[in-house]
Amino acid sequence: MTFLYRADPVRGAVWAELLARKMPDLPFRIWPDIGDPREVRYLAAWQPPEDLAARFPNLEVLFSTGAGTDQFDFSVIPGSLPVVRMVESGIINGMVEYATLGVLSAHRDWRTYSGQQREGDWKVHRVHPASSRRVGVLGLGVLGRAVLDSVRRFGFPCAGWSRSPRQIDGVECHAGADGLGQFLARTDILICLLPLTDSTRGILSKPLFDQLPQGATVINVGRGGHLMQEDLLQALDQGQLGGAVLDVCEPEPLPPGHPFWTHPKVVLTPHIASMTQPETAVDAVVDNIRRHREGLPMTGLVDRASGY
Ligand code: NDP
Ligand code: OXD
Repeated sequence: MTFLYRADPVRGAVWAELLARKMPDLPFRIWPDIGDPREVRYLAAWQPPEDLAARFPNLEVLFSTGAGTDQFDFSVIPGSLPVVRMVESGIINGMVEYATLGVLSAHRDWRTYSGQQREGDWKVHRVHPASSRRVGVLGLGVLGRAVLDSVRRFGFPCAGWSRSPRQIDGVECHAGADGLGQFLARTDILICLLPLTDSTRGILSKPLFDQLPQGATVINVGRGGHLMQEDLLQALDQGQLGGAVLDVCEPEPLPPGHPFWTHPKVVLTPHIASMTQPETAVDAVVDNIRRHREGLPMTGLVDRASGY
Protein backbone atom coordinates (compact mmCIF):
# COMPACT_ATOMS: atom_id res chain seq x y z
CA MET A 1 0.00 0.00 0.00
CA THR A 2 1.65 3.27 -1.18
CA PHE A 3 0.97 7.01 -1.06
CA LEU A 4 2.17 8.65 -4.31
CA TYR A 5 2.85 12.39 -4.64
CA ARG A 6 2.84 14.10 -8.05
CA ALA A 7 3.53 17.83 -7.71
CA ASP A 8 6.48 20.08 -6.86
CA PRO A 9 9.23 17.61 -5.78
CA VAL A 10 10.83 20.09 -3.37
CA ARG A 11 7.60 20.32 -1.40
CA GLY A 12 7.18 16.57 -1.92
CA ALA A 13 10.35 15.99 0.11
CA VAL A 14 8.77 17.88 3.01
CA TRP A 15 5.58 15.79 2.63
CA ALA A 16 7.73 12.63 2.73
CA GLU A 17 9.31 13.59 6.03
CA LEU A 18 6.03 14.66 7.63
CA LEU A 19 4.06 11.64 6.46
CA ALA A 20 6.79 9.25 7.63
CA ARG A 21 6.35 10.75 11.10
CA LYS A 22 2.55 10.94 11.15
CA MET A 23 1.67 7.72 9.32
CA PRO A 24 4.79 5.51 9.48
CA ASP A 25 2.91 2.43 8.18
CA LEU A 26 2.25 4.12 4.81
CA PRO A 27 5.16 4.07 2.29
CA PHE A 28 5.51 7.39 0.42
CA ARG A 29 6.85 7.90 -3.11
CA ILE A 30 7.43 10.97 -5.26
CA TRP A 31 6.63 10.89 -8.99
CA PRO A 32 8.20 9.52 -11.23
CA ASP A 33 9.47 6.93 -8.72
CA ILE A 34 6.10 5.16 -8.54
CA GLY A 35 7.25 1.66 -7.53
CA ASP A 36 4.69 -1.09 -8.15
CA PRO A 37 1.65 0.78 -9.56
CA ARG A 38 -0.71 -1.87 -8.15
CA GLU A 39 0.40 -0.81 -4.66
CA VAL A 40 -0.66 2.85 -5.12
CA ARG A 41 -3.77 3.43 -2.98
CA TYR A 42 -3.55 7.22 -2.53
CA LEU A 43 -2.42 9.82 -5.04
CA ALA A 44 -1.88 13.52 -4.23
CA ALA A 45 -1.48 15.58 -7.40
CA TRP A 46 -1.93 19.05 -8.83
CA GLN A 47 -2.63 17.21 -12.07
CA PRO A 48 -3.08 13.43 -12.21
CA PRO A 49 -1.73 11.50 -15.23
CA GLU A 50 -4.15 10.93 -18.10
CA ASP A 51 -3.84 7.14 -17.85
CA LEU A 52 -4.72 7.24 -14.14
CA ALA A 53 -7.33 4.46 -14.23
CA ALA A 54 -5.22 1.98 -16.23
CA ARG A 55 -1.98 2.77 -14.45
CA PHE A 56 -3.22 2.60 -10.84
CA PRO A 57 -5.95 -0.06 -10.77
CA ASN A 58 -6.14 -0.12 -6.96
CA LEU A 59 -6.27 3.62 -6.31
CA GLU A 60 -8.70 4.44 -3.48
CA VAL A 61 -8.53 8.25 -3.16
CA LEU A 62 -7.28 11.06 -5.40
CA PHE A 63 -6.23 14.16 -3.43
CA SER A 64 -5.80 17.54 -5.08
CA THR A 65 -2.75 19.34 -3.70
CA GLY A 66 -4.76 22.57 -4.14
CA ALA A 67 -8.13 23.86 -2.95
CA GLY A 68 -9.49 23.82 -6.51
CA THR A 69 -9.96 20.82 -8.79
CA ASP A 70 -10.82 22.63 -12.05
CA GLN A 71 -7.32 21.68 -13.32
CA PHE A 72 -8.40 18.00 -13.27
CA ASP A 73 -9.74 16.34 -16.41
CA PHE A 74 -12.66 14.50 -14.80
CA SER A 75 -13.36 12.59 -18.02
CA VAL A 76 -10.32 10.38 -17.34
CA ILE A 77 -11.03 9.91 -13.62
CA PRO A 78 -13.27 6.90 -12.84
CA GLY A 79 -16.64 8.06 -11.48
CA SER A 80 -16.31 5.74 -8.49
CA LEU A 81 -12.95 7.23 -7.36
CA PRO A 82 -13.38 9.75 -4.51
CA VAL A 83 -11.70 13.08 -5.35
CA VAL A 84 -10.77 15.27 -2.38
CA ARG A 85 -9.72 18.91 -2.59
CA MET A 86 -7.36 20.53 -0.11
CA VAL A 87 -9.02 22.03 2.95
CA GLU A 88 -6.25 23.05 5.32
CA SER A 89 -5.47 26.01 7.56
CA GLY A 90 -2.35 27.06 5.58
CA ILE A 91 -4.38 27.79 2.44
CA ILE A 92 -7.10 29.50 4.45
CA ASN A 93 -4.67 31.78 6.33
CA GLY A 94 -2.85 32.76 3.14
CA MET A 95 -6.09 33.68 1.41
CA VAL A 96 -7.29 35.67 4.40
CA GLU A 97 -4.04 37.67 4.36
CA TYR A 98 -4.17 38.36 0.63
CA ALA A 99 -7.86 39.27 0.43
CA THR A 100 -7.64 41.47 3.52
CA LEU A 101 -4.61 43.21 1.98
CA GLY A 102 -6.58 43.73 -1.24
CA VAL A 103 -9.57 45.19 0.60
CA LEU A 104 -7.48 47.50 2.79
CA SER A 105 -5.36 48.64 -0.19
CA ALA A 106 -8.48 49.53 -2.17
CA HIS A 107 -10.10 51.16 0.84
CA ARG A 108 -7.02 53.27 1.69
CA ASP A 109 -6.12 54.18 -1.95
CA TRP A 110 -2.74 52.40 -1.77
CA ARG A 111 -2.34 52.20 -5.57
CA THR A 112 -3.07 55.92 -5.92
CA TYR A 113 -0.50 56.87 -3.29
CA SER A 114 2.15 54.56 -4.82
CA GLY A 115 1.60 56.35 -8.15
CA GLN A 116 1.75 59.76 -6.48
CA GLN A 117 5.03 58.87 -4.76
CA ARG A 118 6.61 58.00 -8.11
CA GLU A 119 5.42 61.38 -9.44
CA GLY A 120 6.62 63.30 -6.35
CA ASP A 121 3.02 64.39 -5.74
CA TRP A 122 2.07 65.19 -2.09
CA LYS A 123 -1.69 65.11 -2.43
CA VAL A 124 -4.23 64.15 0.21
CA HIS A 125 -7.46 62.27 -0.57
CA ARG A 126 -10.35 62.00 1.81
CA VAL A 127 -10.16 59.05 4.21
CA HIS A 128 -13.50 57.23 4.32
CA PRO A 129 -14.55 55.18 7.35
CA ALA A 130 -14.69 51.42 6.87
CA SER A 131 -18.38 51.56 7.77
CA SER A 132 -19.02 53.38 4.47
CA ARG A 133 -17.23 50.80 2.25
CA ARG A 134 -19.25 47.69 1.46
CA VAL A 135 -17.40 44.43 0.84
CA GLY A 136 -19.00 41.50 -1.00
CA VAL A 137 -17.64 37.99 -1.53
CA LEU A 138 -18.74 35.72 -4.39
CA GLY A 139 -18.54 32.24 -2.87
CA LEU A 140 -19.33 31.44 0.75
CA GLY A 141 -17.22 28.30 1.02
CA VAL A 142 -14.24 27.57 3.22
CA LEU A 143 -12.23 30.54 1.88
CA GLY A 144 -15.05 33.05 1.33
CA ARG A 145 -16.29 32.64 4.90
CA ALA A 146 -12.78 32.97 6.38
CA VAL A 147 -12.15 36.16 4.37
CA LEU A 148 -15.45 37.67 5.49
CA ASP A 149 -14.64 36.84 9.09
CA SER A 150 -11.40 38.82 8.74
CA VAL A 151 -12.63 41.92 6.88
CA ARG A 152 -15.75 42.18 9.02
CA ARG A 153 -13.54 43.00 12.02
CA PHE A 154 -12.47 46.31 10.43
CA GLY A 155 -16.10 47.46 10.36
CA PHE A 156 -16.80 47.00 6.62
CA PRO A 157 -20.46 46.12 5.98
CA CYS A 158 -20.16 42.59 4.55
CA ALA A 159 -22.23 40.45 2.21
CA GLY A 160 -21.77 37.18 0.40
CA TRP A 161 -23.28 35.21 -2.46
CA SER A 162 -23.56 31.45 -2.83
CA ARG A 163 -25.46 28.81 -4.78
CA SER A 164 -27.55 27.60 -1.85
CA PRO A 165 -28.88 29.91 0.90
CA ARG A 166 -26.43 30.41 3.78
CA GLN A 167 -26.59 32.13 7.16
CA ILE A 168 -23.48 33.79 8.60
CA ASP A 169 -23.46 36.06 11.65
CA GLY A 170 -22.89 39.68 10.64
CA VAL A 171 -22.96 38.93 6.90
CA GLU A 172 -25.84 39.75 4.56
CA CYS A 173 -26.24 36.52 2.62
CA HIS A 174 -27.64 36.26 -0.91
CA ALA A 175 -28.08 33.16 -3.05
CA GLY A 176 -28.65 32.05 -6.61
CA ALA A 177 -29.32 34.01 -9.77
CA ASP A 178 -32.22 35.87 -8.11
CA GLY A 179 -30.00 37.15 -5.28
CA LEU A 180 -27.08 38.32 -7.41
CA GLY A 181 -28.39 41.75 -8.47
CA GLN A 182 -29.16 42.89 -4.94
CA PHE A 183 -25.77 41.65 -3.74
CA LEU A 184 -23.88 43.48 -6.49
CA ALA A 185 -25.80 46.76 -6.08
CA ARG A 186 -24.51 47.10 -2.50
CA THR A 187 -20.88 46.00 -3.13
CA ASP A 188 -18.03 48.55 -3.40
CA ILE A 189 -15.23 45.96 -3.14
CA LEU A 190 -15.99 42.62 -4.77
CA ILE A 191 -13.90 39.50 -4.09
CA CYS A 192 -14.33 36.45 -6.31
CA LEU A 193 -13.78 33.21 -4.40
CA LEU A 194 -15.88 30.89 -6.52
CA PRO A 195 -14.72 27.54 -7.88
CA LEU A 196 -14.39 27.46 -11.68
CA THR A 197 -17.30 25.40 -13.05
CA ASP A 198 -19.55 25.50 -16.10
CA SER A 199 -21.89 27.82 -14.16
CA THR A 200 -19.24 30.26 -12.94
CA ARG A 201 -16.93 30.52 -15.99
CA GLY A 202 -16.93 34.12 -17.30
CA ILE A 203 -19.07 35.43 -14.44
CA LEU A 204 -16.85 38.53 -14.01
CA SER A 205 -18.19 40.20 -17.15
CA LYS A 206 -19.84 43.41 -18.36
CA PRO A 207 -23.36 42.55 -17.09
CA LEU A 208 -21.94 41.92 -13.63
CA PHE A 209 -19.68 45.01 -13.62
CA ASP A 210 -22.62 47.18 -14.71
CA GLN A 211 -24.57 46.15 -11.61
CA LEU A 212 -21.80 47.26 -9.22
CA PRO A 213 -21.76 50.86 -7.93
CA GLN A 214 -19.62 53.08 -10.17
CA GLY A 215 -15.93 53.04 -9.13
CA ALA A 216 -16.10 49.62 -7.46
CA THR A 217 -12.98 47.45 -7.11
CA VAL A 218 -12.83 43.82 -8.25
CA ILE A 219 -10.44 41.36 -6.60
CA ASN A 220 -10.19 38.04 -8.46
CA VAL A 221 -8.59 35.29 -6.42
CA GLY A 222 -10.76 32.50 -7.87
CA ARG A 223 -9.56 31.46 -11.31
CA GLY A 224 -8.58 33.31 -14.49
CA GLY A 225 -11.51 31.63 -16.27
CA HIS A 226 -13.97 33.61 -14.14
CA LEU A 227 -12.91 36.84 -15.83
CA MET A 228 -13.86 38.21 -19.25
CA GLN A 229 -10.67 40.20 -19.78
CA GLU A 230 -11.92 42.60 -22.48
CA ASP A 231 -14.97 43.47 -20.37
CA LEU A 232 -12.73 44.28 -17.42
CA LEU A 233 -10.45 46.52 -19.48
CA GLN A 234 -13.45 48.37 -20.88
CA ALA A 235 -15.05 48.80 -17.43
CA LEU A 236 -11.76 50.14 -16.02
CA ASP A 237 -11.16 52.50 -18.93
CA GLN A 238 -14.73 53.83 -18.88
CA GLY A 239 -14.65 54.40 -15.11
CA GLN A 240 -17.35 51.86 -14.23
CA LEU A 241 -14.67 50.11 -12.18
CA GLY A 242 -12.09 51.98 -10.10
CA GLY A 243 -9.51 49.19 -9.96
CA ALA A 244 -8.80 45.50 -10.13
CA VAL A 245 -6.56 43.16 -8.20
CA LEU A 246 -5.86 40.00 -10.19
CA ASP A 247 -4.06 37.04 -8.70
CA VAL A 248 -5.25 34.58 -11.33
CA CYS A 249 -5.29 34.85 -15.11
CA GLU A 250 -5.93 32.81 -18.20
CA PRO A 251 -3.44 31.74 -19.38
CA GLU A 252 -0.89 31.57 -16.60
CA PRO A 253 1.71 32.97 -16.87
CA LEU A 254 0.17 35.98 -18.58
CA PRO A 255 1.92 36.51 -21.96
CA PRO A 256 4.39 39.41 -22.37
CA GLY A 257 2.73 42.58 -23.66
CA HIS A 258 -0.70 41.75 -22.20
CA PRO A 259 -2.43 45.02 -21.10
CA PHE A 260 -2.79 43.79 -17.48
CA TRP A 261 1.01 44.02 -17.01
CA THR A 262 1.01 47.80 -17.35
CA HIS A 263 -2.58 48.94 -16.79
CA PRO A 264 -2.52 51.77 -14.20
CA LYS A 265 -5.65 50.47 -12.48
CA VAL A 266 -4.56 46.83 -12.27
CA VAL A 267 -2.52 45.17 -9.54
CA LEU A 268 -1.29 41.79 -10.78
CA THR A 269 0.24 38.93 -8.80
CA PRO A 270 1.35 35.50 -10.14
CA HIS A 271 -1.22 33.19 -8.49
CA ILE A 272 0.28 33.48 -5.03
CA ALA A 273 -2.74 34.62 -3.00
CA SER A 274 -2.48 31.40 -1.11
CA MET A 275 -0.42 28.22 -1.15
CA THR A 276 -0.82 24.76 0.30
CA GLN A 277 1.45 24.49 3.33
CA PRO A 278 2.95 20.98 3.66
CA GLU A 279 2.80 20.91 7.48
CA THR A 280 -0.95 21.50 7.68
CA ALA A 281 -1.75 19.79 4.36
CA VAL A 282 -0.24 16.52 5.55
CA ASP A 283 -2.36 16.73 8.72
CA ALA A 284 -5.45 17.16 6.54
CA VAL A 285 -4.49 14.22 4.31
CA VAL A 286 -3.69 11.95 7.27
CA ASP A 287 -7.03 12.83 8.85
CA ASN A 288 -8.83 12.03 5.58
CA ILE A 289 -7.02 8.69 5.13
CA ARG A 290 -8.10 7.72 8.65
CA ARG A 291 -11.65 8.80 7.85
CA HIS A 292 -11.60 6.85 4.62
CA ARG A 293 -10.35 3.73 6.39
CA GLU A 294 -13.10 4.07 9.01
CA GLY A 295 -15.80 4.65 6.39
CA LEU A 296 -16.38 8.27 7.50
CA PRO A 297 -16.98 11.13 5.05
CA MET A 298 -13.74 12.87 4.01
CA THR A 299 -13.32 16.65 4.38
CA GLY A 300 -13.28 18.37 1.00
CA LEU A 301 -14.88 15.52 -0.97
CA VAL A 302 -15.72 16.88 -4.43
CA ASP A 303 -19.29 16.54 -5.67
CA ARG A 304 -18.91 15.63 -9.36
CA ALA A 305 -22.44 16.81 -10.19
CA SER A 306 -21.89 20.42 -9.04
CA GLY A 307 -18.25 20.41 -10.18
CA TYR A 308 -16.69 21.51 -6.86
P1 NDP B 1 -15.67 25.86 -1.55
O1 NDP B 1 -16.05 24.71 -2.39
O2 NDP B 1 -15.54 25.65 -0.09
O3 NDP B 1 -16.76 27.04 -1.75
C1 NDP B 1 -17.30 27.38 -2.96
C2 NDP B 1 -18.39 28.43 -2.78
O4 NDP B 1 -18.80 28.90 -4.06
C3 NDP B 1 -19.64 27.87 -2.09
O5 NDP B 1 -20.18 28.81 -1.22
C4 NDP B 1 -20.58 27.63 -3.27
O6 NDP B 1 -21.97 27.72 -2.96
C5 NDP B 1 -20.22 28.79 -4.16
N1 NDP B 1 -20.63 28.51 -5.54
C6 NDP B 1 -20.22 27.52 -6.36
N2 NDP B 1 -20.86 27.57 -7.55
C7 NDP B 1 -21.70 28.64 -7.46
C8 NDP B 1 -22.65 29.20 -8.33
N3 NDP B 1 -22.87 28.70 -9.57
N4 NDP B 1 -23.33 30.28 -7.92
C9 NDP B 1 -23.14 30.79 -6.69
N5 NDP B 1 -22.26 30.29 -5.79
C10 NDP B 1 -21.55 29.22 -6.17
O7 NDP B 1 -14.33 26.47 -2.17
P2 NDP B 1 -13.13 27.23 -1.42
O8 NDP B 1 -13.70 28.37 -0.66
O9 NDP B 1 -12.26 26.29 -0.70
O10 NDP B 1 -12.28 27.74 -2.68
C11 NDP B 1 -12.83 28.56 -3.67
C12 NDP B 1 -11.88 28.70 -4.86
O11 NDP B 1 -10.78 29.55 -4.52
C13 NDP B 1 -11.19 27.43 -5.33
O12 NDP B 1 -12.06 26.62 -6.12
C14 NDP B 1 -10.05 27.99 -6.15
O13 NDP B 1 -10.47 28.20 -7.49
C15 NDP B 1 -9.77 29.34 -5.50
N6 NDP B 1 -8.45 29.35 -4.85
C16 NDP B 1 -7.52 30.25 -5.29
C17 NDP B 1 -6.28 30.32 -4.71
C18 NDP B 1 -5.27 31.33 -5.13
O14 NDP B 1 -4.13 31.28 -4.69
N7 NDP B 1 -5.64 32.29 -5.95
C19 NDP B 1 -5.90 29.41 -3.61
C20 NDP B 1 -6.95 28.53 -3.21
C21 NDP B 1 -8.17 28.50 -3.82
P3 NDP B 1 -22.67 26.73 -1.89
O15 NDP B 1 -22.22 27.26 -0.55
O16 NDP B 1 -24.10 26.91 -2.11
O17 NDP B 1 -22.13 25.36 -2.18
C1 OXD C 1 -5.47 26.23 -5.14
C2 OXD C 1 -4.63 27.26 -5.72
O1 OXD C 1 -6.53 25.90 -5.70
O2 OXD C 1 -3.46 27.39 -5.32
O3 OXD C 1 -5.10 25.73 -4.05
O4 OXD C 1 -5.10 27.99 -6.58
